[in-house]
Amino acid sequence: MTDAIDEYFEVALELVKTAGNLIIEFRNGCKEFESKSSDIDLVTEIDKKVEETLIKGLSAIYPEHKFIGEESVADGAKCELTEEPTWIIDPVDGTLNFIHGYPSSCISLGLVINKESVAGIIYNPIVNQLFTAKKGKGAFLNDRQIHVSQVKEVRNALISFEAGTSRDEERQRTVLENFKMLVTKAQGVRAVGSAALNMAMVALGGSDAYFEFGIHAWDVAAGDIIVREAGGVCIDPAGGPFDILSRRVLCASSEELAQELAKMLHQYYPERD
Ligand code: LIP
Repeated sequence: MTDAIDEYFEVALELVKTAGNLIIEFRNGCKEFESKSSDIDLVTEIDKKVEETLIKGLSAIYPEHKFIGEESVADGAKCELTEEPTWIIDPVDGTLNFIHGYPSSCISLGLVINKESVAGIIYNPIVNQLFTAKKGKGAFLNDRQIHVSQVKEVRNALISFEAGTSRDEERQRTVLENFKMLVTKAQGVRAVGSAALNMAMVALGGSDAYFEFGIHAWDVAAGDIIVREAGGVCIDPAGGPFDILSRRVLCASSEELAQELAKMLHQYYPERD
């Protein structure tokens, strides 16, 4: 299986790099967009074209593989995860950034087999940052191996989180309560506007933890394996095991930090993917 994963990964990587050119063309912003589940959940033609490029390219070579793509699901496709090799795609993670020309958006592509992330690619073509990982082979930024930080306590941690793309009142209240709590308890807080890039920052050791309620499988499939291969952990924000379809994520540089943070967080349970 390892050899097969290597082969799938190389094919996917070439497609991701090609699709990245579509994003580069709009590095200064993409002013045409539509809204989806809320007035801040947005999609552009580029999101759709990137997803189409990846699905067409991969399914031409691997017709038996399955796909869960953000824009296909928005258009009515089923979000169904089986034991089969499944490519989980966020064509532009950080669409709001992409629209504004804020250079923190990326393609996030995860390969899940037997319901476990075994390979991940997070590519921000605008600043040429390519985060990759394959099961058992470490995590990389471009050609350099990366590792999570040594931070083990919330009081010493730089923690990222997001306000998200839903206007649900209970969820927004939870975001504000957690922000208020972390401003007093953590060393600092950050939000880069892309779930995948927040996870990549934990893998890089640039931040120490990231959590969010309301993300989808496509936001976290690649980040999960990249964080774990960099030596970090990915759990449910209440402290239990990570569930890719639960729409809840907490990743951190260590189990100690993850569990301390989980105990402090106000929880929110969105409807599952
Ligand atoms: C969004 C993320 C954002 C996060 C949202 C959503 P999209 O993805 O990038 O950081 O807060 O939950 O997942 O819509 O830009 O692909």
